[in-house]
Order: sequence, then structure tokens, then C-alpha cells
Amino acid sequence: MGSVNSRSHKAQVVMMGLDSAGKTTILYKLKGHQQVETLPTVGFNVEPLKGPGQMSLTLWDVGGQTQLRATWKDYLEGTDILVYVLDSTDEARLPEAVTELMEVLNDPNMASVPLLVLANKQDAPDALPLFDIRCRLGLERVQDHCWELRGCSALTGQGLAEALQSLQSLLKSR
Ligand SMILES: Nc1nc2c(ncn2[C@@H]2O[C@H](COP(=O)(O)OP(=O)(O)OP(=O)(O)O)[C@@H](O)[C@H]2O)c(=O)[nH]1
Ligand SMILES: [Mg+2]
Repeated sequence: MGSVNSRSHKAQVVMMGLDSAGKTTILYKLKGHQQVETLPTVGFNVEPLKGPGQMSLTLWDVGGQTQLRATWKDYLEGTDILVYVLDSTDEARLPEAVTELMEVLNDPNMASVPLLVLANKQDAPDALPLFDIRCRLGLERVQDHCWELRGCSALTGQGLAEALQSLQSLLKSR
């Protein structure tokens, strides 16, 4: 796919995570849409996006329902960065989310691809704080990928500008 730094190249950003984590809501918030009701994504959505500066991105939003996860590997070839979205209110499924993430990171197409983990729904009163999520994820185990963890809310937009900055830095680290 060429270098992320070359002018014509659009960085391929693949966004995954369990169903209902808020991926599609993030996508539409980043696109500047007014608040939209989402339906569970069957397949994927894809949108061009302008990042900080002149950075051009293509953002793939892949459905996360259980029966769709077998197809996740089909989206990984040519990925420049993985954005993995967590639902910060879904403490019960954090272990499942981590297991699925590790599976993706082990895919041969993911060698040295950086990772941005977004702990979404931080606006919710029952959201786990970022510190707790950091402790539970065990991302220190992830040694073959540059990674960052950020909190955000797709509903309010809190943290999304910072997430895009992290995305840019991680892309440059490749
Ligand atoms: N409180 C709160 N709710 C959110 C946030 N982001 C998404 N939601 C809600 O979470 C639900 C699921 O959001 P989606 O964006 O459809 O989730 P998804 O990750 O795309 O789910 P799949 O397409 O099934 O993989 C919706 O009811 C959203 O309104 C957030 O930041 N805060
Ligand atoms: Mg969706």
C-alpha cells in the first residue's frame, strides 16, 4: 500500500471491537453527522476521513457481532493501523474483548501494525475509568505492536480529537 507519508496514500484504518462497543457511532461522529441512531452493522461501513493536518484516512468500521468475527481476518490485509473499540460500561465482556483483540493481533497481516484502543462510552455513569481498563487489558503483553489506550465518548465527542492525534503519531511510528 506504500508509505503512509506519501502524499497520495490514504492510511487504511480498520476499526474493530465487540458488537455495541460504539464503532459506527464513532465513525459518524468523526464524519460530523448529527447524532444518529445506529443499527448493528452487518458487514462493514467505509468512509474517507480527514485527520489532523492533511492526513487522509480511509476508515473501515467492521461489524462486531459474534457470527461476524470469523470475517475480521478478511479486512486485515493492507491495514496501516487497527483501532480497537471497547465499551467501558461492559465490564462483563472485557475478557472476551481482549481475547478477540489478541486473535486479531496474531494474524500474519498484523505484523508490526500499530494499535489504538479506544475505551468508549466514558460519558456513561457506569463506565469503568480508564485506569481500571488499563489494568484489566494487560496490554503490556503486546510487545510487537506500538499501542496506545485512550478514553472517549462517541456521544459527546469527548476524547475523539485526541484519539485522532494518537492515530497520527502511531501511523508515523511505523
Ligand atoms: N452512552 C454512550 N452510548 C454510546 C456511545 N457510543 C455508542 N453508544 C451507543 O451504543 C450502542 C451501539 O453503538 P454502535 O455504534 O451501533 O455499536 P457498534 O460497535 O457499531 O456495534 P456493531 O455494529 O454491532 O459491531 C448505540 O445505542 C449507541 O447509541 C457513547 O460514547 N456513549
Ligand atoms: Mg456498527
